[in-house]
Order: sequence, then C-alpha cells, then structure tokens
Amino acid sequence: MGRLVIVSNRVAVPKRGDAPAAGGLAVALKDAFSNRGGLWFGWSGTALADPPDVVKHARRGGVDYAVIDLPQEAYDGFYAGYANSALWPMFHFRLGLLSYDRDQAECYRRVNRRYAKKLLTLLRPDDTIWVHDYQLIPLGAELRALGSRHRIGYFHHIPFPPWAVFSAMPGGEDLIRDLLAYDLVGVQTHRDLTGLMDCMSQGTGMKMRAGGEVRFRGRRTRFRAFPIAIATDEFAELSAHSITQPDARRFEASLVGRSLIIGAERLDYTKGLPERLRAFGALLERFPEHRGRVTYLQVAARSREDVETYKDLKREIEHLAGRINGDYSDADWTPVRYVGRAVQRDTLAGYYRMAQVGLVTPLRDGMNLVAKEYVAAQDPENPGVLVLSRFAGAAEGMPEALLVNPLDAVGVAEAMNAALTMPLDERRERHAAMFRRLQAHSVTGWAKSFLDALERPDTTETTHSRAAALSVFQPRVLARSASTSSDSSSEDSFVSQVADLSTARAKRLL
Ligand code: GDG
Repeated sequence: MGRLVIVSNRVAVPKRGDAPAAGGLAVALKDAFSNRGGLWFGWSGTALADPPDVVKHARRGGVDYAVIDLPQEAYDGFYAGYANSALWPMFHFRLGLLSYDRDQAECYRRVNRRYAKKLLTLLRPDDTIWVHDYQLIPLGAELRALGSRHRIGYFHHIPFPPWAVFSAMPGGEDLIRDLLAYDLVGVQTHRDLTGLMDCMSQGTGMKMRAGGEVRFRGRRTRFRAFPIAIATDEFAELSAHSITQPDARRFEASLVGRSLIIGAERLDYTKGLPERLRAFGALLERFPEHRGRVTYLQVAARSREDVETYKDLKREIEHLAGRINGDYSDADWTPVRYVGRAVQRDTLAGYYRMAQVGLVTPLRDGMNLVAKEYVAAQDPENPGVLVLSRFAGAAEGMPEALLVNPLDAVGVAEAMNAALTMPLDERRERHAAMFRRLQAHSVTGWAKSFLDALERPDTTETTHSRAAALSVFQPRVLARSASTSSDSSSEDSFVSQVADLSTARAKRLL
C-alpha cells in the first residue's frame, strides 16, 4: 500500500518533543498514518515579502511534514482575500459579506498551482492524496494538469449551498468543475450533498448518476457525505480529569452555586455570537427567575483579525456583552463572562463538563465539533443539555439536542430556559442517546471510511455514509416547537414528547 499524503492549507508541524496534537485532523489520521506512513503537505503559516523557494521538511511521530512559506502578496490575495473574504461567506450563505476581487481570485488559482508543482516533486506513484477544504478546491485539477494519475480525494469541511447561492460567485462554474478532477468528494451532511448535486446539475449541466457519481472526460468522481466525528472516549476522560484540576476548581468556586451556560468557538460571524448574546438577554428579560442564578461564559478565540468584518464583529460582541452586564449585573453577579482568547483544550473540556447548558448556535456550520465535545464531556449521571442550531451539520445526527433557529432570540431563550429546568431523567435519556451515537462513530472511523471509499471504491459502502443516509430531518420539527411555543410552562411537556420521538429514532439508528 502506498503512502497517505494529506494536503491542508495550514500545517502545524509539532515542535520536537511536544505531545501529539490533541485535536483535529492529527487525531483523525493517527491510525491511518501509523499503518502505512505518510506525508503532510501545506503552508507553514509564514508569509514573507520574498520567501526562499524551498520545501522545509520535518519528521515527527512517524509522519513526514513538508511545508512551504508564502509570499506576503500571495497570502493577502489567496488567504485573507479570496478564501476568507469571498469563498468563506459564500459557502456559509452570507452573500452580503461576499467581497470578490478578480485579482484575488487569480491569486487563489496561482497559489493552488504553486502547491501542486511543489507537491508533485514529493510524490511517489502509488501515493494516495487527500486534500482538505475550500482553500484548495482547484488543487486536484492543477495536479491533473501536471500529469498526476494518483488517487485523489477532497473533503469539504464547511457547508455546501445550492446553486441559487453559489451562482453569486463569479466563476463559480469553474470551481464546481474543478471537483471533477477528484476521484472522491466528501461533504459533511446530506444537506450539503443536496447542495452540491444542485450546483453540479445547474452550474455545469452534468447530472449525478444513481449512487452519487459523475463521469466526465473518462474519469468517475463519486460524491458522498462523511459526517466528521470526535475522539469521544478520550474527550470524556479529558473532561473528567480536568474538572479535578486547580483551574477548574477555581472557576467552579467563582460561580458560587450558579448555573453555567457555555459557548466556545473561534470569533467568526458564522457562529452567531451577537444573536446568541441577544438570546441570553431575552432569557434574562423574559424569565426573571434566572437573574442572579445563571452565568453565561463565552470563550471566543481570536481569528482572522486581518479581515475587516472580523474586527467589526469583535466590537459588536463586546458592546452587546457590556450592555447586558450594564442592564442586569449586581455588585456580586456578572451575567456574561467574556473571554476573548483561546483557553487550553483541557481547561475548556472541564468548563464544558461544569456547564448545565451548552449553547452552540451557529448561523451555518459544516459540522460543529463543539456540539459533539460538549456532549462527550458531560457526567452521564448528571448531564447538561445541548441547545443546538438546526443550521449546524451536527444537528443531522443529534436530534436529542434542543434544536433552535439562532435568528429567533426568544425561541433560543425558551430553549435555554427548558434546558435549565429540565428534569434529570430526561437529561440522562437525551444525553445517553447522543453519547452512544458519538461513541459508535469515531473520528478514526471517519478517516478510515473516507480512505476506504477512495481506495476501494467498488467494495465499500461506509458506516458513516449509511448513518448519514438514515438521518431524517427531525431538526425542522424541533425548531418549530422552540420558536412557536410562547408559553414557557408548556415547554417541558413538549420537550418530553420530542424526547420520546428522538429515543424511538435513536433506537432505529443504532
Ligand atoms: C471547521 C468547520 C467543522 C474552540 N475554542 C477553543 C478551542 N476550540 C476548539 C473546539 C473545536 C474546534 O476548536 C472548533 O471546531 P468547529 O468544528 O466547531 O469549528 P471550525 O473551526 O469552524 O471548523 C466546522 C470543522 O471544520 C471540522 O470539519 O466541524 O463546521 O467550520 O475542537 O473545541 N480549543 C481551545 N481553546 C479554545 O478557546 N484549545
């Protein structure tokens, strides 16, 4: 078997002697790499006015890393420009934020060509290549143009909108056609697969055959949903350990018995942070019994600070948090605690476990791993409740969460109230169903199912794609309830009905 070659935009080479990375792709690929050896290729994270034209190599934990620096102007046009100011908003349905510049679009192609040229010098004929995410959509086509006959797969981590949205992007047809250079294209959910199929047929005129494949110029490209997962048991252990540590103890003591609601993400407009703060304000306004009794901790790790929209967002969030605190604080109670930087992963795991409510309300999200981590982190005997946006990919596989429309502040406030007052039995039942499903679909299994489908196309029908296919669209039912129920006393009984529905469905799934 040939090597596995991973290509991702940003490659964080672990420092010598560091513990292996605790999250993300590194964990997902650990088994795949250890079975066959591998190479991880991408951008070093360094942009210089005139970088040396060399590939830097390092070997860590059995994996070879090969990274290149980017010229500053390429970084500006490709990364801050086209990828994050045009593709990112478009893929997240935010056409009003899409800022297109033809020079930047050309720069995106040039950088992909540069990656392809460098990568080709490192490849062996029997390597399998797995490309990750929207920064690198044309990479497969650029490799083919240079003569590559490798097996190449692409996984798209973020949402895939239908053509009505995608077509706003100048040159959108070319991006869709680029996908046909791959042997396998993976997306997170069935909703994304539907969007992609729509783009394929309306944007290029090509129809997907039964079984999700397109034939073009003698190549067969297959399209499948592979919902990404987490290392559930490891995360559960991490949170159980972390809660006993001094950091967590100190934080818990500072709550003086109040309930905790937690939100944690990169500071990004797709994550719905202003909307969430407004919903928390609505909770305090409409359910005064929670005033003085609940603390909302929002961790918002800085992200993409060189993009203007992100600076505006930061100001808006700080303003909203300040206003809620101004309106409701007492001398001994601050309702919103806002931490504007990343916290350590283990500390975060402990905070999740302490929180009675996990508030995960993106406006759009490919999957959202925080939702899964929050559930994994709970004490099964006394678990917290997940309030989850129906627009997160995670909602397709987590019908036992309280699913909400994040744009409906009152609906989200009602769901928070339902979560804060939910009886223990119901919390346990909901948590157990989600936890079992998380355990059954590990992140290692996710990587394996993608690679099996890529390398053994005619013999595999993956567990992940089967699970995704079984997923019915329960989210709509739940979202309707959370937003139409104005009588908070009826919320519990509604929630119980949903729990029954969900349990029946979960049994079918398992
Ligand atoms: C993209 C897609 C898709 C958050 N705050 C801190 C921190 N985090 C960690 C979380 C989680 C990760 O960052 C975020 O993952 P998400 O999935 O939520 O979101 P994106 O970064 O936007 O990822 C997304 C994902 O790719 C995978 O396919 O699910 O839809 O947008 O692990 O725990 N970690 C630490 N400190 C923090 O303050 N250490």
